[in-house]
Amino acid sequence: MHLEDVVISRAIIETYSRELLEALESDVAVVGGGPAGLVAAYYLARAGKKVVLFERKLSIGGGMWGGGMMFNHIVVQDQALPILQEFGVNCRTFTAGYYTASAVEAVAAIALGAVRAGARIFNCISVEDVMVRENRITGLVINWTPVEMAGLHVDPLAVSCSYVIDCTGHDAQVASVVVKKLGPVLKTPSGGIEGEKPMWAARGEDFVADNTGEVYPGLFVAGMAASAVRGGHRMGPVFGGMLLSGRRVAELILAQINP
Ligand code: 48H
Repeated sequence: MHLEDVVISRAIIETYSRELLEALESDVAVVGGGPAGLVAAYYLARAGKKVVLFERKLSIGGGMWGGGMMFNHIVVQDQALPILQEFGVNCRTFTAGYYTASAVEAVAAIALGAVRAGARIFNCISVEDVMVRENRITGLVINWTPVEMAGLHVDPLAVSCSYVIDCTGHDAQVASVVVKKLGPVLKTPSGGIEGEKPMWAARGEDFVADNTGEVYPGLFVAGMAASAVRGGHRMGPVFGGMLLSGRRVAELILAQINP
């Protein structure tokens, strides 16, 4: 078969442009494609919501690929095991209550689950700001990551959504920009970013599950961003809390949509 180079280009440009146009208005925009963001996108898309996920890097998966110190296995505890199993990830019992899984298999399976559920993932796009109307987050301001990396002065574009989930990990980038632009308006003790505490896996895992939620009208935090915003301990390479937080934030948003 004779392949036309320009037809290949047109196929990519037209398909991508159509999807980006469709992403201009969504029910939920997830910022960050680490484990928490991918799991949240999966459960929301599975419930029939229009979900877009913006990931700054070329690859999704966030901090999960590297397991602990690049030993690319993750540990999960009992409560989170059903989530990994729902994605078909092969989990092995290490000792009572501790299970291991390949970090590579886990990222690949969760990402595939999210995409097949209907979430649209845009990689290489960074969220740099939010849209606010009458004290509610109503959308995101996005730009190509290479623009940001090269320090080019290129103005961004805006997308609207009913809910934003900050799943940007340790830096809690969306919540941080809200505090920078609007002051200490978050539902936290100080109104600002409380900051992550030192390693304590047991405390950190409980905290992240309990503190996943809405921090400003229309803005939810999940995963490590929830720990950073609300002041929880870090937990190292146990990933159950991230998975449970992703599922929890989806449940909270669905409950707001259908009270
Ligand atoms: C678009 C962005 C932006 C932006 C960042 O770090 P992550 O893996 O986050 P979680 O919360 O899903 O998982 C945290 C886990 O990986 C971890 O770090 C743990 C458990 N640490 C414990 C410890 O003790 O250290 O993923 C966040 C994603 C990344 O892929 C970023 O590239 C992306 O968000 N991101 N995407 N716009 N402004 N900022």
